[in-house]
Amino acid sequence: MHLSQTTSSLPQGEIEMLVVDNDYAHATISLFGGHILSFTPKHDGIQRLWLSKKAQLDAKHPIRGGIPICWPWFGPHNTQTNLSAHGYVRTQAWHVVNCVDNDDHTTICLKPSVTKGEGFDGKTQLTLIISIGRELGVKLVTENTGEQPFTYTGALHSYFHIEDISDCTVTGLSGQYEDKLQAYKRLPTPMPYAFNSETDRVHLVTPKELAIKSNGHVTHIHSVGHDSIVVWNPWAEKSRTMHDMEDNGYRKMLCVETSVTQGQTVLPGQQHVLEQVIR
Ligand code: TA6
Repeated sequence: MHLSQTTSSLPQGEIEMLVVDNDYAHATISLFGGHILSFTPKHDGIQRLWLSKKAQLDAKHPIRGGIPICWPWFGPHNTQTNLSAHGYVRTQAWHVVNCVDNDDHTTICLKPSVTKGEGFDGKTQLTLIISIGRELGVKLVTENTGEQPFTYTGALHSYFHIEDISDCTVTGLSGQYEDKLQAYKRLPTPMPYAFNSETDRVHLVTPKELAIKSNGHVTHIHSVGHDSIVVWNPWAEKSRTMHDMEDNGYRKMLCVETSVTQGQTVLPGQQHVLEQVIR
């Protein structure tokens, strides 16, 4: 099947963007952070990702929305409190390794300019493989090219677009979660899983399939290589303190993150793949 594909590189603010438009979907990707900003499959025309209207696209600050790549640590660094949350590749320049037009999707392979940084001394190759078709595939491949094992944490910190948080539920989670808002207290997963206040949870389970239901639409999330799922919504009060979030932005977004929060060891010559497929 032939794809009518245009993949172009456009500057927006200080950021170089890739725009992919094929028979199946439209997507934009920021080379700053290797960060997918939008994905709309053409069969239903529904945007799956949320991007803050106040996101800073200045190639300096992390971008609020889309799919930030958290690596080589998730959240605060475990020993060095001076280091930025969620690692350093979300604020790196990434480059395109290749871009291939396949039968039913476009594949784009990106790499960050630097994988070594303060707070992490693993010798690695990091590759992001993005597949844009009826569904969006995101694979983060961490390869150990050194002679020592290393352990990393990270996440595909996806911000999903929803119609209204008050009419939104998540299915597929069960068991216990750690509540980051209550000093990591372990609590049972709510059933049904709905939202009425700030939520910041690390679910210590590894479901392959999750769904977000909002106003009659369902977004499906397939995860591979994770040790947990993080669910986050800052709600009203916290949003007001965030300079890159509109006051009511929290109503339109929900983060469901395919994550490695407990630590993944990668042996020399081996690789670990963290993957999320969105449809
Ligand atoms: O994944 C949830 C979380 O770690 C929250 O604790 C919250 O602060 C969020 O990520 C956003 O982090 P950021 O550094 O992008 O502001």
